[in-house]
Amino acid sequence: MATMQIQAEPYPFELAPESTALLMIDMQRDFVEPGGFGEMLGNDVSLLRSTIEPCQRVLEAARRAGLTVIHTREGHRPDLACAPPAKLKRGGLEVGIGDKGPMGRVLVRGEYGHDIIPELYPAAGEPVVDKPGKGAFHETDLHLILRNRDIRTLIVCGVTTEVCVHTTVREANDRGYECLVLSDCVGSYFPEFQRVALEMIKAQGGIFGWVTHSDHALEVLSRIRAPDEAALATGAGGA
Ligand code: TIU
Repeated sequence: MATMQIQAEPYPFELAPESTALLMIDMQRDFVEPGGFGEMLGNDVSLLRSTIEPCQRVLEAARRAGLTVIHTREGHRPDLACAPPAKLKRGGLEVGIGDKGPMGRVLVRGEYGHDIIPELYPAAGEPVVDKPGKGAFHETDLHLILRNRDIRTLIVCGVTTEVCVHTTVREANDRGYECLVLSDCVGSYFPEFQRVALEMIKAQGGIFGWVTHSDHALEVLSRIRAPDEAALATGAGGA
């Protein structure tokens, strides 16, 4: 399997395209648009919106390169049976998880606010993993999906850096995956948390991952030919 390298910290990130997935974490209206869960927690959602454009570029490049693309959404069943009581209670919010907000019931599957923003909407065939927690592996079939596709490395985008991105990257690391987090494609409501969260990932020799700017990933992704294209070029993919 031919490998490629993306310039990253603390050292270059090695990947083989066929065993690499792009993981888009929780780019949902509830986190990045006004009127959702993020705002109900007292946050300024505009801080997250700077991730949308770089995420669009990476998503397009990953699709062109033929990488597996997987999206996640944090949220709960309409009957809230998968929402831990502690999570429902947390924050003592006037309008909280399951309650009616401007974009429908907050963090409830099937509601307008729970869905992924149109700019980054999943394409047909791209798995969407609904997760009840912060980590994308907790009580989901993500690990099974990745193993079935022989995925071993993850390029990670999404929100928020110190919450769902961190939790997911830590879970992935413990399961043997190598994660590259794109610094401009992950966002936090708190600039200080953004900075420190990225530092934590790559500290101690890459204690649970690598960090780089999307420009470095895009440069490498642009050199990957999707399997269909490669087959056509060698004449192996004829009708
Ligand atoms: N509040 C916050 O920063 N994040 C979350 O609740 N979920 C995710 O990070 N997706």
